[in-house]
Amino acid sequence: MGKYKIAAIGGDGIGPEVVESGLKCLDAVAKYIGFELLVERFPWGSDYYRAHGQMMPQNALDILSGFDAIYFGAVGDNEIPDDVTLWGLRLVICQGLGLYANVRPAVMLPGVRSPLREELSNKINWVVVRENSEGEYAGVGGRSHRGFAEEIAIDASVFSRVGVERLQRFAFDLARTRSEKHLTCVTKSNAQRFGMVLWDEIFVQLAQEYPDVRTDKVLVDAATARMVLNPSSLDVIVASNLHGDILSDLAAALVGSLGIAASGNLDPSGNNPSMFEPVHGSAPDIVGAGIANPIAAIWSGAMMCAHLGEKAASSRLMAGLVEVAKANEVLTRDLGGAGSTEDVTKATIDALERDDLDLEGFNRIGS
Ligand code: GGG
Repeated sequence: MGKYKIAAIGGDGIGPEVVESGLKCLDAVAKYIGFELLVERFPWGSDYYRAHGQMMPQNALDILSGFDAIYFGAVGDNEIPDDVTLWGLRLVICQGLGLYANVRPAVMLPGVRSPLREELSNKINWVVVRENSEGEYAGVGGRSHRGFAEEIAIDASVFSRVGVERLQRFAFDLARTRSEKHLTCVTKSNAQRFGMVLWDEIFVQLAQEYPDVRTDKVLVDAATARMVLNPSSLDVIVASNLHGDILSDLAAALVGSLGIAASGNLDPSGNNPSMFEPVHGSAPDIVGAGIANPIAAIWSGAMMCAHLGEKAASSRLMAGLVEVAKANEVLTRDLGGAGSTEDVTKATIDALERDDLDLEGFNRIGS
């Protein structure tokens, strides 16, 4: 029987609520399939910061290195500045553990309504591959003359050949596994003449190694319009840290809600534990109300199972989510329903424990 050590970090706001929901579903599917998840919870985040002056302990990365995967909730607090919380937790983990590939699928679930017309939304089946270790989030820059009229602030984007190439290669490898085998490189290389041009050049070079993958390039502004107006013209999208973040939020909105957008922060070398988390943030406005949508966290748990090699568990979790979405009886407020976090959790567990569950339920819509 497989045994996996999971570090669970609920983090801030609704993070702990959706992580607990996801852990219940993961526990149920592990029992059903027959493997064990040894979960250790870490109380890191903004409350930890209030008590200790840092978002997580100094040796947090050493601690996390001993796990097979990290299951994360959200970061962000009403009192502590966002740059302090984000850099103190999520970004330190991603950069410190080399989780350079942020994979964010966007697929329409049956029963969920998109703001787009159905004939367009039905075509959405994308994966955004976001660079997760450098670029606009490199953390290079500074401020001087604080408070004076001549104050300046600089954020420098850093693009390295190593960083761009490894991420794009990951995206090509992913695109190759999908039925469309289509990879779109998104940049802003008309305005940003150095780093983004390097992105474009590396993309053209790598494309020669992947003759089976259809490629194209588009500027980020045009990409947003294309996602809305011509969704079927996209499959896998590879983009820088900032662009990937923005595009995947748009993708999430187009498939119905940020509450269903899942992600994996991967170290493709396997040397470090990868981290799985909903794309959404801490949503302080609904903390404790019991109405946070746990689908993104459960979906991220399914991605974690696949990453750990438990493919049957991953398919079962996803098939369970498809059933819950299709039934449209307990969906949460962000999806137009009146269900609670607990309702969705329970319905997902009931579905995934069914012996007659349609296991191809998700594969038919999302590959
Ligand atoms: N679960 C994702 C999360 O908590 N995100 C918070 C956030 O503000 N992220 C910004 C970013 O990663 O770019």
